[in-house]
Amino acid sequence: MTHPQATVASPRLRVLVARAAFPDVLARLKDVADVDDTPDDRIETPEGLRLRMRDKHGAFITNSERIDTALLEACPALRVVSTMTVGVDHIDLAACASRGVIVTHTPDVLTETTADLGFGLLLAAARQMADAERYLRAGRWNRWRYDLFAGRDVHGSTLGIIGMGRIGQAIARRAALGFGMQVLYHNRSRLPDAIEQALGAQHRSLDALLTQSHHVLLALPYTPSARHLIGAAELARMQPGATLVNVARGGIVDEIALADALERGHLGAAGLDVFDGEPAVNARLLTAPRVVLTPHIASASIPTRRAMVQLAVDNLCAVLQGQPPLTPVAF
Ligand code: 8YV
Repeated sequence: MTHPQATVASPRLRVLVARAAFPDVLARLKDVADVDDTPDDRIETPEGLRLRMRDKHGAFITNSERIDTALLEACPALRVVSTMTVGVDHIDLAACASRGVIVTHTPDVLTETTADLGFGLLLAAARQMADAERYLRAGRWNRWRYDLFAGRDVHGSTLGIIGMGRIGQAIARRAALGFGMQVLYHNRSRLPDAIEQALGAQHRSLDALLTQSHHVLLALPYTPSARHLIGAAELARMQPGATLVNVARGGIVDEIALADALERGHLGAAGLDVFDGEPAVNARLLTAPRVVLTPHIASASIPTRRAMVQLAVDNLCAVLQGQPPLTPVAF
């Protein structure tokens, strides 16, 4: 009698896809792992996330999923966290590093799309487009007036960019080359001379940037030291009538101080794509004058969002197949 050869199937890898994303782009994950996906796009509570992640080897997340020590301790098999974001403030990088969990993100593919929206918010805010549109829709436009929604010029003015990484530089190019603006910037490290010269960008201290710019735009990573970097004192240093644009993270700005500065009339306008505690938006900002608000859509074009998902999937597959990640987060 012959005995069938006993075979031991190698255990399948398991991946959590924590939010809904383009199903055709996510499909590749099924080649390398069993996928626990979230087609209804529900957002888990921390406890729900822990339950779904505890037996997983990899996770596809967005910035609605917080990766902290408590979660990591519950996930002993976890090898890789792949976030479909460039910002990584929702991830405890040190805790991941100490457990050997690789973190990947999606830089570069969203740079130009995010810069487009940042520049669009600058134009919309400085020229009061949102207030003007609401006024027209409300049927209040009954005659021309010399100062009706007369805002600030963008072309030829001075733009101060705080955070001169990829997105800051892409906005600087639009400002300098497209709108003839003078570009000032503040960054942890100065750019190489060649890049400064190509952009005509000049480095400034935070204080000098605030006092010398007609418009200030935030494009810096959200680290603990960046919390409320722009508070009442910094807003007071900005020029009367200046514009503030934020495409970074809401917590960088003290939103109450910002609402005060807009209501007092010191600040000319604000354009905000990000909010502290979003998707909740501080009620003061909802009623403040001359402010344009968008729901964190800076990277939201279809080609860019597809590219972000693709890169996040490629990173997951690479690590799970024992290859180096394409875009790891540098610790
Ligand atoms: C994301 C972003 O769309 O990449 C980032 O850091 O803020 C946006 O591009 C958003 O975080 C959703 O995950």
